[in-house]
Amino acid sequence: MNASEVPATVDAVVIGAGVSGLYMIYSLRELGLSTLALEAGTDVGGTWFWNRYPGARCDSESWCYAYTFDKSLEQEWDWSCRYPEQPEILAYLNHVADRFDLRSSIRFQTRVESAVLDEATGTWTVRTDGGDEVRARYLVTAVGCLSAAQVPAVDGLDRFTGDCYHTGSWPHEGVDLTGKRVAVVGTGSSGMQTIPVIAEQAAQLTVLQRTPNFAIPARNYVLGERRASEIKGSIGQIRDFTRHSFAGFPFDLREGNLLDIDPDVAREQFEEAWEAGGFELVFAGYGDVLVDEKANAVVADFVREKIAEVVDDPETVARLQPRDYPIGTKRVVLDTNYFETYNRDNVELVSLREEPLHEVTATGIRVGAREIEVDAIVFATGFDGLTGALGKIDIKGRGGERLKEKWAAGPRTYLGVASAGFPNMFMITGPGSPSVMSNMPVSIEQHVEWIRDCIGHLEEVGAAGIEATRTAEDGWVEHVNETAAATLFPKANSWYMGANVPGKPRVFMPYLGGVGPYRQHCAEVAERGYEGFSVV
Ligand code: NA7
Repeated sequence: MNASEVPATVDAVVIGAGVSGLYMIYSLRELGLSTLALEAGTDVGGTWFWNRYPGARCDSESWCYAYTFDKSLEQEWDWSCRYPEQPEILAYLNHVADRFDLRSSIRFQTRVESAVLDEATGTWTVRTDGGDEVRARYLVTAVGCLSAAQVPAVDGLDRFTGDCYHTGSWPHEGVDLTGKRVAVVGTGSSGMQTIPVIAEQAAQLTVLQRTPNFAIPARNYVLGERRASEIKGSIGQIRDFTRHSFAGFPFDLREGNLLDIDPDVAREQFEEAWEAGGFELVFAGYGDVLVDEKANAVVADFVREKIAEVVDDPETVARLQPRDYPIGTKRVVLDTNYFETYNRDNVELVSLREEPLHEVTATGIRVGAREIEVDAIVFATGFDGLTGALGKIDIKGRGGERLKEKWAAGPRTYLGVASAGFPNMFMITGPGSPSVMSNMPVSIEQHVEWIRDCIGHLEEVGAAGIEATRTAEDGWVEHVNETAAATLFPKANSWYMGANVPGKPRVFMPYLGGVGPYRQHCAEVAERGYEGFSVV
């Protein structure tokens, strides 16, 4: 069952029914508030509903990529492996929606077009693409950080007579690429996951790479009964650790600096981390790796060496070795047979730096001086991250100010959760929060719980509303910028910087202060009577 009608008034509207939206619905209901969630998809899941491309999988350990708010839920769900595939995560989210009867608060196939503040009443009027309107005291955006797909404006794309896909909106009925000539554009997380799988199906695969990416082996494994029960036995400790860690993972940075370590010892540690697989090589490395170029180069050299060990053809090795940004400053990918794939006879790597992409023709792609004939093009070209999905909604706050216009030179938030001039509007994993720099569910739970407690407080004291002050917001934006500037992150043309979207301002959007310290800071803000907010 789902919410079949849009009521005229509810206490709270949640936009989106992915990992964030589902927990927000649950939490608002806990407060006894009437809640309506509006979801564009036909079912729950958000990212995991849309990203169904072959090889789609999570780069966080399954047992940490899960809700922790309900202890029996933690115990009853059995993950099959270390890094679960998309269908398994979607099944989990469906299980959560069923178990807590969340669908009854969700209206599916409903896209929010606008949300307008009525200053006189302090309420939000939310309008959908079906023409329905609902008023609510509280508006919570749970729209996802990577949900506005980016397809590059390549000349001639409309002339192409073959099939065209974007990894982030993959057809639900599946796609059979068996025996086809396929081009994949993009070698970020999605590209690196899908390329090895498509290579096994396609007759010929051409990978069009703009920037080579660093990847570390995932070394996925099936969780046997023993390992699964060990994890369940220590889930409480794991949960506490991730919440207070730097990036929401079950491991943390090492003490000390890499450049102070004996190079042989460091090498041994890298080899161990490489063999173990996962993010530990970078995110459980030494603190100086992400702030000092010399330390960073040591790790980057190690990964470049590993690429050279795996790939047979020296020219392909040279194309695959990232050289123009520090490791870790673009999202490091966990791969399964990615580099090995280039040893296959049916796979060709094209560097768009050597052979620029000119246009798509009716039957292929013209790069450099040649045309490559293909039956299908897969765009693994990413998303308008962090602000893209919010920007698609016409959000108007105090004095009719549009959020999009307010953010024209870069997003401005207080704690990544609120923006001055937009009272009673809360963002889950908004820009200025550590969300995308972390294991998402850990950040999502923290945000949802903070918002729940804040709304609970407003209800308890009978306040009409809450709004971030401009002073607090200015201070936070400055702090976010300064924190990023002290690291190597701004050196990469990443989607964290808005660099993948033509015309988007180059501003480092996520907060790099760490999940644990951020949690602590948000808690202190609340303890000090919602410092930096005006509660009226
Ligand atoms: P990403 O990580 O943004 O990767 C997109 C890829 O597409 C990347 O290799 C881009 O190269 C490439 N790209 C983007 N635009 C173009 C154009 N116009 N021409 C050629 N190549 C292009 O998106 P993903 O979906 O892989 O992953 C998104 C996040 O999901 C990821 O960070 C994880 O958090 C999970 P570029 O590097 O920009 O030169």
